[in-house]
Amino acid sequence: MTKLIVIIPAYNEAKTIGNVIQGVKKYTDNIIVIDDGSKDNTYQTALQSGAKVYRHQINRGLGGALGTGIEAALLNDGDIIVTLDADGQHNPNEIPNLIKPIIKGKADIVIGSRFLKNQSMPFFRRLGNYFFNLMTFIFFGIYTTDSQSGMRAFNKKVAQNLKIYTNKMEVSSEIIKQVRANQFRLKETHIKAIYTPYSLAKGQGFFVGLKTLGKLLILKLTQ
Ligand SMILES: Nc1nc2c(ncn2[C@@H]2O[C@H](COP(=O)(O)OP(=O)(O)OP(=O)(O)O)[C@@H](O)[C@H]2O)c(=O)[nH]1
Ligand SMILES: [Mg+2]
Repeated sequence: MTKLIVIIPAYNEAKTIGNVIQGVKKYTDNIIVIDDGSKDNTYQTALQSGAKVYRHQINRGLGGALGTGIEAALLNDGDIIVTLDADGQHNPNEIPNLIKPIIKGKADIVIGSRFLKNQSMPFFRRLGNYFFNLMTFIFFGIYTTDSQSGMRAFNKKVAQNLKIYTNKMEVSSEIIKQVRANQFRLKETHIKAIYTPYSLAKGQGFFVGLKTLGKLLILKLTQ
């Protein structure tokens, strides 16, 4: 039996994490939440909702949380690993479609892309995402329509070989960098982006973008 594990990095997402876990339960009971040093009730809520929860004592950022999550998924013997956000921006009902290319043996890693079909997205987010697609391509040589997507699926081989060195938002491009280095087979499937007032207020802005760009430049120059 193929074991599907869903990992959910979460930082101060007590309001939404319960719902996200409920949604994922339709597809697997193997749900791992990485509480990234939250100051709210993320940890308790995730536990009560039935997830296995790993907790960082300090806030490390998305890259740190994903690194812990992948390690945990391997320890828990996952065959297919899905990552999705805790803020409710991803629809768990898209998991089956996302993992299909992996189950069929056609891809090692699948990115859930918000840009394969037209859908509404605030203009500056669209622009920011396009910019990072371009930068990821220029730095690391792979063009994807959604380099910054938090919804992905990959197989055990990818989980075993991914080496995440970055701690923050630059991790999404770092993963794509490693797709090339390891020659993983990459595919994209369409996903919807759910923008609620909550996720928009919590989401990333211009300065995080600038910092992320700086980190990517360092990653490019140092490896
Ligand atoms: N902001 C932030 N998110 C974290 C951190 N650690 C883990 N996360 C989780 O990472 C996921 C993505 O975070 P978001 O801040 O929504 O970033 P994003 O979805 O890439 O950006 P937006 O499109 O602006 O929402 C969420 O599930 C967060 O809870 C952290 O240190 N900061
Ligand atoms: Mg978000």
